[in-house]
Amino acid sequence: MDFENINKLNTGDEMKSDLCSILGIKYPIFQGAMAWIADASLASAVSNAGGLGIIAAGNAPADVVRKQIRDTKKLTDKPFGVNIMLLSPYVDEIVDLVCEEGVKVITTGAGNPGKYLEKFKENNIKFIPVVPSVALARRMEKSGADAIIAEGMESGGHVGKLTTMALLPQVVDAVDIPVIGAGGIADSRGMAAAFMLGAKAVQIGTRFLVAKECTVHENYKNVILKAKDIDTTVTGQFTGHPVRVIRNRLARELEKIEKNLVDEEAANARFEELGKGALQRAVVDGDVDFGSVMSGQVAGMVNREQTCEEIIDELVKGFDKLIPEN
Ligand code: TUI
Repeated sequence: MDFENINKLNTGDEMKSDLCSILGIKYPIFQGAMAWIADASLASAVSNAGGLGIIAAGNAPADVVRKQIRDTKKLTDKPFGVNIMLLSPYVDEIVDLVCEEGVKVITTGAGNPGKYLEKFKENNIKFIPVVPSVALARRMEKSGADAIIAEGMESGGHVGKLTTMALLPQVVDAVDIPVIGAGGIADSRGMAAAFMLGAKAVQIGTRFLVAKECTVHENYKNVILKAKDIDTTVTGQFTGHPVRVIRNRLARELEKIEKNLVDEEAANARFEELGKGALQRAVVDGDVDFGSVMSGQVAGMVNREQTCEEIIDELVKGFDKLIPEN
């Protein structure tokens, strides 16, 4: 497979740079940054297999993330990234940390990273924000982003309002930097579709969640492996931070609160109470009833635990079959 050619095919514009060579990766496949889940083990395995592994800083303080970065450096000599979750109370220290540690690629999510951009540029970091809208994509390009991840609401975790099918081509049309498609992609068909919509790469989360190298609790993996197409739901629209999760007992409880919403303040307080530590409960303790089991809508087609190398190999070979002359 020659991804350089498909990049040219897609754009018809050789000025648009090849993302793989910019980032020094073999395949245009990013591993989604899943908070509490995407650690040194997963990120290094994806990078070693030719994709871009990404450590999720999530809500963790700098010392925890520093260890993950250092462990990843020991496990791979390939490029990897760190995702900064902008709702984290530790954002400022994580930004300092990634600069200190010489991390080459940063992605951000769950907010507008505008005020950190200059620092990333000063430190020669490739900066790739996740955006849920054309307006933010345009703003990020103007501020100097190197590429954009357009993430549709099929994805797991914190979601925007648009689907990948609608968002991705609109972002591609709006900016001149490479766009990575995310949300709802789990196999080579989804990957090929994203490329047809103008993406230069894809980001895949849920499928890597069940990878052998992923250290998430096995109960969590089993929920994803058994999930059907309609098993996810989005909770917390009214809080301004909607989150896609597997509909378990916690999610049903949250849905009930949302459905009977009268007192918004009280509902918010209850959401906070039930949601506190819920992701950790699912990921670390394996409480898949009252923990938050974040997952993309593709869980229904993620049915096998494979190594990251096997996953990437299958994606690449399948893509080659679908688009032979790329
Ligand atoms: O960030 C994600 N997905 C996440 S973060 C996360 S951790 C978490 N845990 C509990 C509650 C909330 C988060 C789990 N999953 N995806 C990237 C993403 N970014 N999706 C949507 C956005 C986004 C939304 C608004 C990006 C920018 C934005 O900007 C708003 C503004 O201020 O302009």
